[in-house]
Amino acid sequence: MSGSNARPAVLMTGAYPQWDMDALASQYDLLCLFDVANKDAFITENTARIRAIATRGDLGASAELMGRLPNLEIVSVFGVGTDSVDLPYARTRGIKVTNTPDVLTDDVADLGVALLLAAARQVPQNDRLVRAGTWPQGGLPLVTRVSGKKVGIVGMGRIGAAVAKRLNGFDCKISYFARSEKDGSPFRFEPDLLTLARASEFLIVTLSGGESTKDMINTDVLAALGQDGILVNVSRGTTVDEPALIEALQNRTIKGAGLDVFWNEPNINPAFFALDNAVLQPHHASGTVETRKAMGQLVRDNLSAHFAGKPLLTPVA
Ligand code: 8YV
Repeated sequence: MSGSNARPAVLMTGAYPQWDMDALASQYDLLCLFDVANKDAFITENTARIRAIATRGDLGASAELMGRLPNLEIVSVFGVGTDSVDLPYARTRGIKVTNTPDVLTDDVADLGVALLLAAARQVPQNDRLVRAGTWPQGGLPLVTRVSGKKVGIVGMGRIGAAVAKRLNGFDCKISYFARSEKDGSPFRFEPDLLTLARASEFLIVTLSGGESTKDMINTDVLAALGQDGILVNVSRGTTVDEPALIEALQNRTIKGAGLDVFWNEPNINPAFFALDNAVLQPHHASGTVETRKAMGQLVRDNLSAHFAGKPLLTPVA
């Protein structure tokens, strides 16, 4: 179908929840790249008619993919992170990019706190102990308190601020590292990450991904956090030097970790499976029904605004 009344063709790089797929399919010609075996041929066949990409935070859109689509107008990301979208390339082509900020902040912050509590209080380990029937033998391991502790938040954007607000309710003493001090933040700014790590009992990483934050949590930061310290990461796997983290967990030079993100997801380093001092999640911080519905709606609202010639709701600069 062609002409001005044609439904725009939208290339989907990865699946969304079924309700979003149905809603999108009612408005657009959905081209599900993730469903086809020969992706290369599929793109070649459809190249001219694709006007939008609907992607996810973890999948993004490469310059190579966008480069094959001469009529691409917009990339809509189901997620807040745009580190997997080649933004400089999109800019040179005038391709618009949108994401889903705000609607997922609370859930990601909730999981950050959940991972901290789970790692410190050893919730999964004790769950296993109860199920294994070894409770009657006693000798329960004593765990680490969270309330009132010194917490360092690495990255004080929307999600970092939401984590801080929650842990403030636990009477934690909160400091943060960021590019610059946040106006009006009630929390203590620490411009040096190593100093923050040294002064913190728990470090919670909420940075954006991308080159500028790559491996920011490195051997030195982990050493500064120390053997009683716990690291939580709900940002991107890339922000942590993962071999250094695995080594620190194996050698117990930090106490534990709560991790939602990894290098090479979903095929993560199997060394994690053997670490009983790490609580692992499948990059699912925004994975609640409520938030995923709001994210899907925002993706659709951005696409609708674009195709109606209206201002985008959440454009990425
Ligand atoms: C989602 C995310 O994992 O918002 C992000 O940047 O990484 C997540 O909320 C993802 O985009 C959904 O698959």
